[in-house]
Amino acid sequence: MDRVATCKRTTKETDIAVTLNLDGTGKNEIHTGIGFFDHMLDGFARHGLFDLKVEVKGDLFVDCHHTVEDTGIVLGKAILEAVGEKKGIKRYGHMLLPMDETLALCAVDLSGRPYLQFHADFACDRIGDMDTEMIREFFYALSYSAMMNIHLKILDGANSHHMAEALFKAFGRALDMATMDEPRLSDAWTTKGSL
Ligand SMILES: [Mn+2]
Repeated sequence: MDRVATCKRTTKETDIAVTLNLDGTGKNEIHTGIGFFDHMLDGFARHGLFDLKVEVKGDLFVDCHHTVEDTGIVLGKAILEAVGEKKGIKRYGHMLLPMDETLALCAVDLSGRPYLQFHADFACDRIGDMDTEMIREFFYALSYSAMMNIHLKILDGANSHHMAEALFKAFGRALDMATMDEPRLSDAWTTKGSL
């Protein structure tokens, strides 16, 4: 079965279309209007081996807030839809990702229960046209709309670009692991019967 989802969302603040294929190769077309955010989503897609299309028209004349947060909402929805009933998949995923001086940890659970734990102290308030405080907001929005548990932590780091990029790549790797087939299972991996 195809694990592909297309999700759209239009408000007065943003107009967003996301197509996600969990069984891709990392190829992506991403246009959010924020260069650094595009770079982050590219890292997520490439390292998760997800095919990803993201088209966003956001109110960047205000600031980057709505654009980044709402993209998290729509990408999360696409993840939730693409994983479907979560039968025969690993469910949990994790990654310890080094990037020069930075070491980022990500652990995820496709639990059906939204939760975000996020620890990263960025040295800069902005990277390019993206406010660093929006990185947490992105993952918070995504954790809710994907109904998944996400732990992200910078264990070591100094450069804000490295820290942000390591978080997005680690998330891609961890989500790839969580969505991988587990051929020994035909149902969802839980004692509850469903996730
Ligand atoms: Mn980079």
